[in-house]
Amino acid sequence: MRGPEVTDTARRALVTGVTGQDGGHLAELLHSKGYEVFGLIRGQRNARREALEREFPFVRLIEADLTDQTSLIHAVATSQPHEIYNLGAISHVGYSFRNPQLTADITAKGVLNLLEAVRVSGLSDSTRFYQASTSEMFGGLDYNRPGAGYNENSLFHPRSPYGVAKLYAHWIARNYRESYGMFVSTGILFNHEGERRGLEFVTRKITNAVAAIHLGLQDHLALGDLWPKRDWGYAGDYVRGMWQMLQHHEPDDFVLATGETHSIEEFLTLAFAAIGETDWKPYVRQDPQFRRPAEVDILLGDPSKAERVLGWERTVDFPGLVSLMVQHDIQVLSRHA
Ligand code: NAP
Ligand code: G4F
Repeated sequence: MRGPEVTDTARRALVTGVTGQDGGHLAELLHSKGYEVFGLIRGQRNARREALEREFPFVRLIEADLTDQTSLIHAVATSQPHEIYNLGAISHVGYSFRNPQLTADITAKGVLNLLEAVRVSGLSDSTRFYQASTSEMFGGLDYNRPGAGYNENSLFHPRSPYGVAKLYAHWIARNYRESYGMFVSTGILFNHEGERRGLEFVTRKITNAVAAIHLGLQDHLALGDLWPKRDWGYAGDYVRGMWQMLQHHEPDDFVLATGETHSIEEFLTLAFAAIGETDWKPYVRQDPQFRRPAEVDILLGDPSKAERVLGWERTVDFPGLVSLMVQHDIQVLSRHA
């Protein structure tokens, strides 16, 4: 299991989940800052490997899996990272209901495996660790929602196997900070989207379908419940926040959010308006297969701590986000139409 050799000249970062949405944005950001970027890639023939190598040729790939402790020890030993960003997870809430044990193994226990890999490698004093926590841990229940939005001190009440697994991950990360003095920061991130978002998530599913309808490639779109509300931001802004957390002088927990919440219906209105359609209803069918056994009704975050302490700010608002995603998908689908 030989991996790439490290050099001594640059800061080194190891990114798990580098093939995902945030992994792509983060790899780009770290590279622009002069980091040597190592990325974890799993599977014997990962379908995303080729695209990753084409788009981010500077990422040095290491084969490993969050469920395989030996491979993680190898990844840490090979990259000798100053910073680890643990983004790898089963991240789709609906999928986690259908695969709860796999979700626990990867999204929950995978974090423990990685923290232990750092500890047994003797790097716990020198490596800074970012854990990708989530607003799904709050659960969106009314009694648990302060008017100004969830912050770092709000109560947790996860509503899915994914949310429960992430809560374990969040607490084990904090526990390693408290028990071993490791520099472990958690980012409690609200939904963030963009042109790299997976097609299985509602925003990209909508913008991709809207682009296809605009180009005459598709005539309708099937969705689950349309009333849930989310605090949707742009992924590029959020990975900058992750990096800022690891540059801070001490480890801590930070919410990243926009402080606004919008329903899926509002997202549909803006997405269809971007192609000149004033009414989305004729194009949307509701399909119970996309409903979840328990729903998170509304998420609204309060990012004031990150803004005050880290100087974090967002650059893309809700209409700007919808517009950039629709325009991107029209461009991509036009090439193949
Ligand atoms: P994503 O696009 O779904 O990417 C998930 C990544 O995890 C993929 O690269 C995937 O690799 C990797 N992965 C899955 N199973 C793995 C395993 N067994 N070992 C190693 N890697 C594995 O997710 P994202 O939107 O970029 O989110 C990044 C992280 O932030 C996730 O932990 C997510 O739960 C969390 N988060 C996301 C949001 C959001 O709104 N995007 C909000 C809060 C928190 P493969 O390509 O091999 O499948
Ligand atoms: O886009 P979603 O699948 O995102 P969800 O469940 O909010 O989770 C995302 O954000 C979390 C942060 O809060 C992350 F931790 C997590 O990893 C992920 O990135 O669904 C958004 C809403 C839900 O209420 C869902 O029930 O859209 C609703 N929805 C309605 N129809 C649908 C669909 N969701 C999906 N994926 N597909 C549908 O057809």
